Amino acid sequence: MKRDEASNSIAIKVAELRRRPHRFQGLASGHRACLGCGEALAARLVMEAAGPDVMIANATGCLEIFTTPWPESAWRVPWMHSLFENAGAIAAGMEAALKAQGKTTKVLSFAGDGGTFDIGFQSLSGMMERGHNVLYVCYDNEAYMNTGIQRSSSTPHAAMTTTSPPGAERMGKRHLKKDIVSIVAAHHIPYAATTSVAFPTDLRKKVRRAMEIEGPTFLQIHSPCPLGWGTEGEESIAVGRLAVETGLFPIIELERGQLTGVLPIREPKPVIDYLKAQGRFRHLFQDHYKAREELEHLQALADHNIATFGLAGQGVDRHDSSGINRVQREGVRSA
Ligand SMILES: Cc1ncc(C[n+]2csc(CCOP(=O)(O)OP(=O)(O)O)c2C)c(N)n1
Ligand code: SF4
Repeated sequence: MKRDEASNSIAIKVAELRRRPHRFQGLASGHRACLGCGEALAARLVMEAAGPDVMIANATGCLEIFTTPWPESAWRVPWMHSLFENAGAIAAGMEAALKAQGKTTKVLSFAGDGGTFDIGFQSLSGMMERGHNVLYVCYDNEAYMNTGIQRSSSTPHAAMTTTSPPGAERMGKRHLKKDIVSIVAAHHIPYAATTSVAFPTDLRKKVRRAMEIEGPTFLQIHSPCPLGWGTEGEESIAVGRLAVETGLFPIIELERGQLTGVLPIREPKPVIDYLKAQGRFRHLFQDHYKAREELEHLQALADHNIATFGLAGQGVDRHDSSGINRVQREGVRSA
């Protein structure tokens, strides 16, 4: 392409971008999240995709704390703080009240992994079983971050937290990460999916999909936390991508309990690429037989995910874990 033609085509693209309406920003900037917080970016993307006609029930946790330091709020939609344990129940009540008033505003429920996998699970389960029209979003940063990095049932096996320190007895967390999306899908809800803040196109697409469905829907968003994972703020997206590309965090969709979609991995990466990037796994890189055993164990878990969900991609797919990398504004993929 000649130089004049190239600059002409750029000018046309810029003019087109300017004509497009600004995306709705339901979560304003200026809140108090840490630098590079995956949860903050994930919530912003969810709000952009969900649009303005929503109400939120937000469980206690980092997202609630950093967005609403009294008397300020970063939310531009009706938003309610629930207890740690009852975001599902509060959302169910909001949905029932709106329905009684003949309103179609969609209710979203937000919680961290502690608020979802552990303490809020009962109210989430009840909300889904009763069939409320609620999109429940779990921002999964794999520990109770807001209160100082305690392990949750989402914390990966062998990760170090303040309540699963590595030592003579064990190499970090002894137990496995709970498979929450399968447990949720076992409620036979219309739609349950995993996604990652490192794959914004996939994330937005799944929010839009869930918004269109009448009934309970669930999204688990893998959300790196620099403070708890021992990474730099600017590494959040790269680390989040590695979780997916190694197979440790599979991106899947389940409809009425059946697996209906996966994000294929073009070239699975070794789990050590992901683990060595984070302080919470640094004890696995000492010269000790237990550390070597745990590395093998974690690789086996990733291989198991790849085999179970059929994640291994074939050839060069535009929509696999590498192709989806090339994202343009408005989620349009480049060729
Ligand atoms: C019943 C109850 N127990 C404990 C707490 C203290 N608490 C507040 S937030 C929090 C951790 C939240 O963890 P998570 O849900 O994973 O969200 P994150 O902060 O990691 O985003 C805890 C333990 C509480 N508010 N209520
Ligand atoms: S502690 Fe982690 S989840 Fe909480 S605001 Fe900081 S980066 Fe985000």
